[in-house]
Amino acid sequence: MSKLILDSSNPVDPGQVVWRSPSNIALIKYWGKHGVQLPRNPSLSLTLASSCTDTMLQYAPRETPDDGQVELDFFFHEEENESFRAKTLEFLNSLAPTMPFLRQLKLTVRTGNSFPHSAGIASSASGMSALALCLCSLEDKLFGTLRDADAFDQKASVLARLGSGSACRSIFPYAAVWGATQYVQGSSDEFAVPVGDQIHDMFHDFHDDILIVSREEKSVSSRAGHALMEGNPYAEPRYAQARARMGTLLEAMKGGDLATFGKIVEDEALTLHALMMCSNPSYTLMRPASLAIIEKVHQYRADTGNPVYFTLDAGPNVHLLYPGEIITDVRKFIDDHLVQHCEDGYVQQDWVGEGPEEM
Ligand code: 2P0
Repeated sequence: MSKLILDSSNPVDPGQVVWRSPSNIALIKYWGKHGVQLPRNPSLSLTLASSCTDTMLQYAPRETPDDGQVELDFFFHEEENESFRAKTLEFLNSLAPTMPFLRQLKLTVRTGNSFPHSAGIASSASGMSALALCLCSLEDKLFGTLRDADAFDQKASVLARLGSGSACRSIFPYAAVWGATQYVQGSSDEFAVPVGDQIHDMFHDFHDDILIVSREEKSVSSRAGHALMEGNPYAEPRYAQARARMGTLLEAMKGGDLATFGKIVEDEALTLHALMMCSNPSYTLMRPASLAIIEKVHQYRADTGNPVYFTLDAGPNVHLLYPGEIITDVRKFIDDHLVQHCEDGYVQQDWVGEGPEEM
């Protein structure tokens, strides 16, 4: 493998690469990590479509002497953003030992989300995956090392993981598994693999309407939440549960068994939040409105038999998962009974998508 160092006697022509990458919603949750962003258990997610980040990476020969840091300008929605710049710089600096060309260039990142900035939707998965894809496109443009599509995706997933664990799953269409598991051939703790072709077609036309209960920043970050798993008395049984569930959930998704799917998915969401509640120190991210929505979903299912299930991310917002064929009924249920629990009545409508696109 080449050393990924540019020939200093032959300056690169300035250029740019652009990617749009989506968020994803975990069905089996990643919660607990070790080493360099390695998961304690395998996770499985659906790739979303409308919650995306667009990222442009511009490059030109470096203007300042190499001071051991990547030379970076950063714009979020066209405005300079020092806190995002610092986070991105730390990430790029961490990659520079294996991608030394990053320090030979002047890089400018211009990025923005398709969803409202303050919607309370986590953007680390879409943001870090979009940046990772741009870095792979740049490497390939400069060195031709990632011509093979599978190699490209795998490296993009590794880089995304190093930026934010869950981001590594956003690289693939429909659904992805991150973490070594006996149930998915080729699975790894280092990168996610696609499983969209191993699940029933109904999951290719599946919706995730995100009920925004609160737009406030979380009181405990995911980074801190992962760290608290290290002292959690239920950590080991939890990891064993997730490992075993991977087999059951994949089987249910292959067969289109929505009842089993829903049971596991809802239990995963509540388990995630139960783990937070029994961390030391304990904390809660669900709000009263999150619980009110969950109870109404139970009641709606009992009344109608419609396969509508909830899941939660590491926050108070409730994701409603359901197949496309019942969209009219579900949207009416949301309008009539759930919107009242959402901050400013905001619902981010999303659905399962085909993964990132180069633009
Ligand atoms: C997941 N979450 O599987 C789990 C479930 C939230 C709930 O991964 O520290 O932002 O960047 O690796 O990926 C959120 O944590 O954490 C997360 P880092 P990340 O999607």
